[in-house]
Parts: sequence; structure tokens; C-alpha cells
Amino acid sequence: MTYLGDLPSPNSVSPRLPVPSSPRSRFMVTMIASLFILALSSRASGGLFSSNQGPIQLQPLLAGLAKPVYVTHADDGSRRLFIVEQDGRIKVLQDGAASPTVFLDITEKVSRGGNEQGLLGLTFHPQYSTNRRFFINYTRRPDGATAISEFKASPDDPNAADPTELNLLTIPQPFSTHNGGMIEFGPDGYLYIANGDGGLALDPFNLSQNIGELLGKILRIDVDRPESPSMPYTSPQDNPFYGSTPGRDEIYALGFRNPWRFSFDRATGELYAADVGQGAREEIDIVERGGNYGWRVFEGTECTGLGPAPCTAGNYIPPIAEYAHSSGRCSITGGYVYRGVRGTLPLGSYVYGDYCSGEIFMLKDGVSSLLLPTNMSISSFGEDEAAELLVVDLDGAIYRLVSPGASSIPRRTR
Ligand SMILES: [Ca+2]
Ligand SMILES: [Ca+2]
Repeated sequence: MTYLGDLPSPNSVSPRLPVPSSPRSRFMVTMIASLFILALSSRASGGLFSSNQGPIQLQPLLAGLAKPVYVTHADDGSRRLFIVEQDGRIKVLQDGAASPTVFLDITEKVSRGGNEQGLLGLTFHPQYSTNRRFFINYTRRPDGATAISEFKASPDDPNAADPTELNLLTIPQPFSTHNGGMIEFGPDGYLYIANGDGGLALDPFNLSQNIGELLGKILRIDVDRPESPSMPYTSPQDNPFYGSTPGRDEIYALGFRNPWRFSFDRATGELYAADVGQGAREEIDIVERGGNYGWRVFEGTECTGLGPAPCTAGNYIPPIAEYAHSSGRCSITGGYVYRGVRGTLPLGSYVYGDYCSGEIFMLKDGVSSLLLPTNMSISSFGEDEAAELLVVDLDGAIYRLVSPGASSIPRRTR
């Protein structure tokens, strides 16, 4: 079965497939939602999407999860996957296993007010296989502040974490929304942290443009060179506001509203951040050290009228791609540049989605195309160790992106 014949006209693209009642039939719908040629008109898409073709499918990997918001791997050769559940659990899935087990449970520490608080991010140290260090980003009880903390895997059991927490950084949050959440090591070995603007509409305190604040920023810290026992990290000296330069030392780039998900291109090292917009524009940024990405002066390339007049675009780095709130689209979920070896997608294409519409998109050579419509609430994408892509449905499931015509699973060589 294909949905090709069921497609509405390009001007009335339905953002979601019909949602069947049972989980099983819902699985079926997403499984069979294979790629088709869909030339979205400029009216429907804001002129940002073109057509694309080639088979791509969702292959169910896990179901029955509780609000999963992320999936990643430890890059330790185990081929395990680690799933983050928003309430405060990390689960580990052995290679080939049917169900995961609990790796860490900090639900009693996690504030879950509103939709956007919770355990939001996880990353493993580049030398995890020898030092067992991993890092999380969560909103803490009781005040909802963002906590960046380090844990270690148990020395006795690689599938259980030692519950001892080392807090690195605490960032007060004025409101419950726009907590960012991503945390990931860059190719430079530093830890990058995404922070939203603190919440409410239109950044009421103008925090994203304030270099004295950590909100509305992407931070970069060095977790291998603690400053002191009470200050377990330092800021790299080439951070833009390091030392006597006015501004917080931890800032790497500024002007973000809610950069929920970012990733590094494994081949080029480029940092792709997807910044969730207010009411008009969703955007993808290539983030450079010291760059100002515009919020709240600009939402995408639109002047908000809130910044210094006139709105001077030259002072800010524009997104490499953006789209309007239309056809049910309202919140971008950043993904990954595909660098796998199975030929699932064109090498170098950036895969992302929209949480509200359920659509999965691909950005290639500056052109965005619709890869796959789904009925998911796409909370995140992820990579396995071999750089194949995963999709996370907040409603409880994780899928692999697969191409039926692509090569079979290669054995990893290390
Ligand atoms: Ca400084
Ligand atoms: Ca921007």
C-alpha cells in the first residue's frame, strides 16, 4: 500500500495521517508511510520545500516508552541505545534486545511542571568506554532551574549508572518553558549546552541578546579541566566572552529562543541547531563561535519589531533554512546530518521534523523536501553508533529510518 494515491492536492496537504485507534494499527500506518514525490506549492509551504524522491520507511524499534524525548549511544562499541524519558529515566537497550532496562532513575529530582520541563538531554564523554562519565540536562525540583550534571556508569555493571550526582552548572529559569535541553560533546572535546530564553512569549526580559545571561544561548564548557573542587569545569579561552571580555565566559553563541535539539555533522564538525520559533518561523542555524542568531530581534528572517530599530539583518546570522507556521507546522525538532554507510539517505543531508505536523523533512544542498508524513509527535531524532538515524515519538515509541533498497547492516569495525 502506498499513500501516493491518497495524497491531497499540494495546496491542502494534511499534516498528519489518520490516527487509528489501536497502537498496532498506528504502527502499521507509520510503517507503511513510505516516501512519495510531493511537490509542495509555495502557497502551502512558504516556498521552502521542493520535491524529493526515493524510498524511506519507519521501522519500529521500541514501543511502550513513557514520554521518550531522546535516544543516543555511548560510542563504546557495545551498540547499545540509551533512551531518555522525560519524567527522569534513562533506559538502555542492548543490541538486538526487544526491550530496554533502567540505566538511571532520577525522577525524584526532576521537576515536571508544564510540557517542557523534565529530563531533556544526555550525552556520553568521548572517552566514556574508559572513564564511564556521562552528562545530563534536566529541570530540577523544586524550582525548575536547569541542572547540568555528571554521573558515571557503575564500575561493576555497564548497564546501570552510579546514582552519585556531580552538579556542574545550575541555570535559574524564570518560567517553565523554553528550557532548551540538548547537551552534546563537539569535535573539539568540549561540552555544548542548549539553553532557551527562559520562557513566555517574545523573551519578555530580553535575555537572549543579553551577554550577561546564560539563557537564550548555546554554551560551551570544558569538563576535563575543573577550575576548583567547587567549580568542576572551566570555559575554553577562545569562548567569545572569555575572561575580562564583558559577558559570561560559558557563552559560545547567542540569540536563540528555544534551541531544543542540535547536532554536529560527523564529517564537517558543523553545529546544526534547530531553534523553535514564536508564532511565525521555525529555523535551522549553522552555529559559529560568537555568532548572534537574532532572537528576539528576528524570528527567522522576520523582524519582530522588538529589537533596536531599524531591524538590521547584517548584525545577525540568518538561518540556513526556515519555514512558516502553516499546514499544521508549529515547532521544529532538530535532527542530524546523515553520515551512515547504509545509503538510507543522501550523504550530507540534514534530517529534521516538525513536532506539531509530524512531518519529517530533509535539507540537502539548501533545499528542503518532505521525506515522510507521520502521525508522530516527533520529540527528537537520534543516531546509533553506525550513524543510522532514529526518530523518537513522544507518545512512546522509537523508530529507525530505513531504506528498503539500501545495503544490509554492516558490521562495525573498530
Ligand atoms: Ca567574561
Ligand atoms: Ca534566529
